[in-house]
Amino acid sequence: MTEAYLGLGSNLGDRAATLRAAIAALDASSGVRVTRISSLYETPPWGPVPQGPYLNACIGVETTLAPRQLLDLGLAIERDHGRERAVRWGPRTLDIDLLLFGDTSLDEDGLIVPHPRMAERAFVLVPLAEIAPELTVGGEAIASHLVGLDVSDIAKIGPI
Ligand code: X6L
Ligand code: MG
Ligand code: MG
Repeated sequence: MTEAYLGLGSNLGDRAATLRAAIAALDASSGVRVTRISSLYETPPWGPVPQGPYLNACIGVETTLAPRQLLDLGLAIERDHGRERAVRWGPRTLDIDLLLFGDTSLDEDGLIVPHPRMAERAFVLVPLAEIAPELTVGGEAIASHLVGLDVSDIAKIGPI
C-alpha cells in the first residue's frame, strides 16, 4: 500500500462539479482509496497559453496500484470528462497529475515522479500544504518551496 498525492485542475465547464466527480471516480476505482481532500482554490492561469482561471485541488490516496496504473487511471478519468488535448498547456475540463508516489522516484516514458515542476507551482503547493504539511519534496518542506512564490491571487473557495 502506497500513499500518493494527486493534483487536480479544471478551467472549462462546471469546474467544481468536474473535480468532485473525478475524486468520486478515483475513490470508486479498485485499489484506490481517497484519504485526504484539500479545499478548492481558484487560481490564475499559469503558463504560456492565455486561458481562463482554474479551480485546483489536491488529494491524498492510499493505493495498491503501481505508479503507471495510477497515472493511466487519471488519464482515463480525464477522458471520461471530455478532456481534449488540442493545445499543449491549453484549457482543459480536467487535469489529474501524479505528484508524489510514496518515496518513489522514477523517470519513464511520460511518467516522472515526483512531478518535476510541482515545487514551482503555487497552485499545486498551496492545496498540498493544506492536506499534507508534513511532506517534503526534494528534501524540503512544502512550505519552504512556497517561499518566494506569488500566492496573492490564489483564493480558497471552500470545501470541494
Ligand atoms: C514558461 C513555459 C513558463 C511554460 C511556464 C507553466 C507550462 C505551467 C505549463 C510554463 C508552464 C504549466 C494549470 C495552469 C496549466 C493549473 C493553473 C502547467 C500546465 N495547468 N494554471 N496552467 N492551474 N492555475 O492546473 O501547469 S497548463
Ligand atoms: Mg497539470
Ligand atoms: Mg496533466
